[in-house]
Amino acid sequence: MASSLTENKGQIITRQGDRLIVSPSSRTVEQPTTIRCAQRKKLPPLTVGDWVRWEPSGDNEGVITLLEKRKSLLTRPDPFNQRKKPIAANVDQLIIVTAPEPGIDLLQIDRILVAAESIPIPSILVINKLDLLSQDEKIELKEKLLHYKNLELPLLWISTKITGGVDPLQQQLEGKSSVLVGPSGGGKSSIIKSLLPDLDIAVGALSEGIGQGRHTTSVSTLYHLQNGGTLIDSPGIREFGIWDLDEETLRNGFREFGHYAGMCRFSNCRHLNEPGCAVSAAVESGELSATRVENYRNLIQNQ
Ligand SMILES: Nc1nc2c(ncn2[C@@H]2O[C@H](COP(=O)(O)OP(=O)(O)OP(=O)(O)O)[C@@H](O)[C@H]2O)c(=O)[nH]1
Ligand SMILES: [Mg+2]
Ligand SMILES: [Zn+2]
Repeated sequence: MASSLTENKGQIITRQGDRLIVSPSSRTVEQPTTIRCAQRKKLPPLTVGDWVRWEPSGDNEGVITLLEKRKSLLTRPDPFNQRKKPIAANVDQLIIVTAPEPGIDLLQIDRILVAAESIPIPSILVINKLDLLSQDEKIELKEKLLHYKNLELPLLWISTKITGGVDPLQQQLEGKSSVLVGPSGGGKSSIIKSLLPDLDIAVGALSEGIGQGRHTTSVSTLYHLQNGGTLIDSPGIREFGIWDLDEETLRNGFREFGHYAGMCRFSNCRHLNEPGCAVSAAVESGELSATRVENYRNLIQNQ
């Protein structure tokens, strides 16, 4: 086997230490379900969702020799390195998972939306743990999230603790490649568990450790869904990778500003507090969400 030079295709589904776990495209009875792979040094950092070619190097083992062109790439800052760290490749949509516990952070949501727009891929906003909300609390939260309606950002209310509670999300995932992102403890791994109840240890082990603010999931993992489509579970995020985006990308991330931007007195208006700013005027008249504009200014000034 080690002498075979046949190159195989496959998709990286997770990482174990310094090894990448590849799910081969052509699985046969003789071929194991996953291959533990090293990667050729000349290749860039690889990530979950990447399509690759690999060469067998031993039983269930191989070497990744080539990275197929990526359709999309989600990154985040690497605290140990000034470079961006890839966290998921080839996803069609981003599923932002947030919940009343540990709390819904609108600035964090806007940050993730900027990252999604910069890829660019569409997002869906999911409010999990619906079971924890009283009717009044739900109405109040709906009000707080009202401005996302104008952004054509689908809003789903789900619960992994209620029978059929994740159905609304399941429908949106069929046939697509999606990635779950959001704060630690929001319930990303629990969603995977609800969608794939028969899964073996992998998910159980991932989602057991509980505790707010603690990262339960430490590596991203790609799962194949029953009705077609794939879903990547990712570790919780505190900061999202927009730190190196230029102002223009940041502005483009607030797509509803586009309509007004051309109407500002200064063509290079940053929409902070310049005279004749059409974005500020649109906030005054209630056409633009004050929360969104405030979050935009916050992100511009704290880059
Ligand atoms: N009440 C309630 N609790 C939930 C729900 N979904 C998940 N939880 C709980 O929320 C906690 C965190 O869930 P996880 O699935 O580990 O969260 P996560 O987003 O994967 O967290 P990280 O891996 O750290 O990013 C666990 O105690 C879950 O049991 C829900 O719908 N309702
Ligand atoms: Mg998790
Ligand atoms: Zn302006």
